[in-house]
Amino acid sequence: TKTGFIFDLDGVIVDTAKYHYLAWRNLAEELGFEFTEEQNELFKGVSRKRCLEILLDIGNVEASQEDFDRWMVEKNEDYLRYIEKMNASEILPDVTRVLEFLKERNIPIALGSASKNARPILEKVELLHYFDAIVDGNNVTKAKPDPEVFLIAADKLGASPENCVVFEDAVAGIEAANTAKMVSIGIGDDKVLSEAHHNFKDFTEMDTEFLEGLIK
Ligand code: B16
Ligand code: MG
Repeated sequence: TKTGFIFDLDGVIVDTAKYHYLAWRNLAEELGFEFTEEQNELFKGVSRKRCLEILLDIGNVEASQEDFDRWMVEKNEDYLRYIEKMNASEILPDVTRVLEFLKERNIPIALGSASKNARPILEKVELLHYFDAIVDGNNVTKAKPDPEVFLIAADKLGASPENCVVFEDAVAGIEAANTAKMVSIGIGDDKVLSEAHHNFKDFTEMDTEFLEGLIK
């Protein structure tokens, strides 16, 4: 049997959630209401389109299709300005150590992200070469918590879902991994990610012994 490892991007590899937040907050401000960091929690792992729907609900804003499409573009252009300057210093602690550990053992690695900007971000932080497959918002039709993104990733790695391990920071992502019958590992607050099979605050707490135990 072959084990496959699947990483979420935002909140697991890099902390882009803060840039998504700033871009959504700017749009909310332009539309005349406040968008808090707490409300931003609901946006984690959720597609751009769904995020805008939730944002407009929060602000009680009516939008024509034209408005909606324009704001989608505007938010993304703003977000792209924030991530333009990203570099390897923004990789979250010990992510590279775990990727190296897997590479040394020839374990296939995939990205499973809701973001349509995943590839340029991996390029900017110089991690693209670790990934054998990239499945992102451009490849999927159903957003997390639907397991589609992770099932496509497993398929691309040539690993069966039961032999895949998923690292996720979002409730919707843990649910997606569990539905796919994969081993789910929550990265972040264990109270929020209580459905995960294993929980870690971040990768610095994950030792070699634990990683070895995941490989079949
Ligand atoms: P984009 P992940 C998700 O990425 C983010 O968590 C979520 O906040 C964002 O709205 C979504 O990507 C779409 O991103 O606007 O760049 O296409 O956590 O699944 O890596
Ligand atoms: Mg995430």
